[in-house]
Amino acid sequence: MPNKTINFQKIEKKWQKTWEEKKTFQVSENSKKEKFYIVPMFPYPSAAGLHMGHAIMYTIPDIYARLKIMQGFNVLHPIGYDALGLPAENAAIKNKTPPEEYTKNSIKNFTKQLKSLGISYDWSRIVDTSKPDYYKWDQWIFLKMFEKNFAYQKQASVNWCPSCNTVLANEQAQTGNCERCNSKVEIKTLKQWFLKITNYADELLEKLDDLDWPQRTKTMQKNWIGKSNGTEIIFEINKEPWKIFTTRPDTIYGVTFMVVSAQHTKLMNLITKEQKKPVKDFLKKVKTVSEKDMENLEKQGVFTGSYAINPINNEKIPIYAGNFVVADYGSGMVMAVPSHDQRDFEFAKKYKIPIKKVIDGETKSWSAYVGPGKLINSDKFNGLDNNEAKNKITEFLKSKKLGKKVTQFKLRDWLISRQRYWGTPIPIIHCDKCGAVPVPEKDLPVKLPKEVTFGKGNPLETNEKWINVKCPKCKGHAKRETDTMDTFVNSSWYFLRYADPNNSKEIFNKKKAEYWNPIDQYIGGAEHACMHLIYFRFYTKFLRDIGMLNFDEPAKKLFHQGMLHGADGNKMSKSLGNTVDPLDVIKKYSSDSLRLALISFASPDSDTNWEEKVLIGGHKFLTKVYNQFSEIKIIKKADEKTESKLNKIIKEVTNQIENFKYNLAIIKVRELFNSLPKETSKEVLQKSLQLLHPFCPHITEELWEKIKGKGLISLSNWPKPELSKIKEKFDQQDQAMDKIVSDIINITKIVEARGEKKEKAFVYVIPNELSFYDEKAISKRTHKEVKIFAVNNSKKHDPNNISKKTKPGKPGIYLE
Ligand code: ANZ
Ligand code: ZN
Repeated sequence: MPNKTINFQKIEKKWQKTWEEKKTFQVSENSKKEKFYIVPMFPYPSAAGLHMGHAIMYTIPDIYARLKIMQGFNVLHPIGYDALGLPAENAAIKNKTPPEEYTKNSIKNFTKQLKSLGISYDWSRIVDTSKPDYYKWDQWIFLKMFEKNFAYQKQASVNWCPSCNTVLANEQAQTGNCERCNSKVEIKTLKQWFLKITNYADELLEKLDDLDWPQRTKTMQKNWIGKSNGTEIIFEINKEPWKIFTTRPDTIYGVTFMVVSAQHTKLMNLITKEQKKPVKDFLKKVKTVSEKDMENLEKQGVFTGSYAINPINNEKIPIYAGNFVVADYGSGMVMAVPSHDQRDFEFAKKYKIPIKKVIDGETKSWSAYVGPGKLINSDKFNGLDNNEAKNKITEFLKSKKLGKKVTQFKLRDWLISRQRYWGTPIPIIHCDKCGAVPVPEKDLPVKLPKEVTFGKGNPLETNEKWINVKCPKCKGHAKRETDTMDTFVNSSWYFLRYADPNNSKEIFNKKKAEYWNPIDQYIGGAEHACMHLIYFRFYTKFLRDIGMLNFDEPAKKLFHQGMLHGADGNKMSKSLGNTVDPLDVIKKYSSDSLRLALISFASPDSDTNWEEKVLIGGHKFLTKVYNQFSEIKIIKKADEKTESKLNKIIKEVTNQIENFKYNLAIIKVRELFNSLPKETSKEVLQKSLQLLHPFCPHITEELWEKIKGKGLISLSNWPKPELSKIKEKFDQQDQAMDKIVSDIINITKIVEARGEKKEKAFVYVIPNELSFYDEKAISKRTHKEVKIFAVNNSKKHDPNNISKKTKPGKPGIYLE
């Protein structure tokens, strides 16, 4: 067989150029076709460029998009850059180039690399969040939020990294050390900007039910929002009312102490003179930890000197400051019931506080009883079932105006302030007279100044000229806000901007945004479950409520791609030496081979390891397909068997791509090409190429041209299965063939293990199965001379009388 070396790189360049010049994937909203909007989460452009994670992340949506285009949808498949953020700033400081320059170069490089993957983007819609004409609209949304009291400032204790000089999100400080630089995280109180995402807590929770998203992600969001129904009870402390949130009002007679959060803003009001010193000492040594870790933490506390009055029986209850109470959940203080709550139990044991049982139930001596039971030691509520008692006690307290039913959410308002440079400036001017004054809309964008000094805290504070401005209201002397926004702000609405990326008059044209949105298929990593994927839902709802959008949710369907690890099963990393560079693979093999490998390892939603032999196998397959097409003879009509197989596979593959079962689809497509006869119809060849096209767009475009297909295969019509052409009998034949081949190979192995050499195989089949078997094909696959006989053939060669044992579906085999 001639095996010409094929210049894949040349072919791929040719088609990438053609698609670009013909603007093949540019779309507009003026189309008669039904729209389909597919969005991959946009990348952070770093100087390191495209890595294998990106290659898989962007190939998966491309395959989907290409199917949808061919199915006749008006497909918008855009890309952009999430280009603001700390890494660019840190890299810029290190390399002494401004973040802007660093980002520009990274984007240029990244774009070139993405193009080499042959992805079907509408390149005319690039969104770059670091451009003032993008972040202007971040600021515009902020002003709308400010106007509606959705953006506000408050003192908050924050996780502070002294080395990065910035506030960290809880997620970035989970271990108590900074996620980036590993320095010990400190707690600091600062005036910070927040967005009122909690206004949507209920809707964010309820609408989850309508979303076709992975269940795991929905559950994570549900827990993140953390709706909890309970009772608010008023305790009197130093003659003042304190609201306490509890989900267990039934245990109120068992309260033996209270615990206020060590980070509570009003903690100092509770400390008596005598306790000042021990409390101070305690606060110095308590570790700063995120809420998630609180549960596993050793419970620690100190007596404040103050007491609370239990409203149900007027008992005097000591108040402790403790490290296991969250400052901004409920009221930041808990009524502790050591007999029925494990945390409280451990605390009481440690500090020798009395434990009073109020629910009847057996427990091991070393833990709290958390199960159901009847109330005891609870005065007039004794004997009640504890669940019933929850209501009864709440009602009783309500009648005395000392309590009521409430709902609490774990979800907090979104802290967006960052004391860094490379983010969207918050469009606020602080005036001594007028307070926080919004920058007038006509003055947007507030651009990042170029003249700043890096390395000494917030760079924006180093440009006096930029900071000192006139107050928009009183024209007096005022100062700009120097905080910038969390970059998750930028990614909360970029998918809307794709619909109208160059609009300089408004954030987007409402009609255009509503034409493309909501997203039909969103694709990205599961690690975004609780931040980005909640924030973009919040932004959508806010924009809806100010009349900009007519839908509730940004994305109907969500798919999380799996992670690709190195061949050794570890995360690909330079230090482990297990990285594979997609650009090297493209240079050495081809982009199509890389794409084929990426989807062949495993199902796109599962984690998998790189396998060189899969890449090589795929590359061989593509080489074979190319050569196959130069040899195949085109005839008018294909044989029935080929037609049957083709149509069956069209049906299967369509379904498998639609359900992200690419790994299964490609097995079928390869099977199809392997079974193509030497002579077949143009239609069969075209349809086969079409099935391969979403996976390997370049080579299929080239072969499509070779067999004189009309136009571009990229824009051709996806084949529909002709069900009448699917014949089960051919399937049976296929299976019979596969079986006989593997049987002959297995028997050969056994025989050869005994040191015998066999060149010929004789196969005996029952007469009506004779047509299932193809002597030549079996011969080729087993590398033997093969003869097939019907058992009733009197001329058969059968020295061992093996044909006697032949049964339907079970041919006899004799080797010689
Ligand atoms: C008394 C009690 C007795 C409680 C008992 C539990 C068991 P969820 O479901 O998470 O909402 N709590 C209230 N505010 C808190 C805060 N700021 N930080 C830490 N814990 C806080 O949990 C509500 C329960 O968590 C509340 O009910 C309260 O303890 C505690 F046998 O009150 B409970
Ligand atoms: Zn003023």
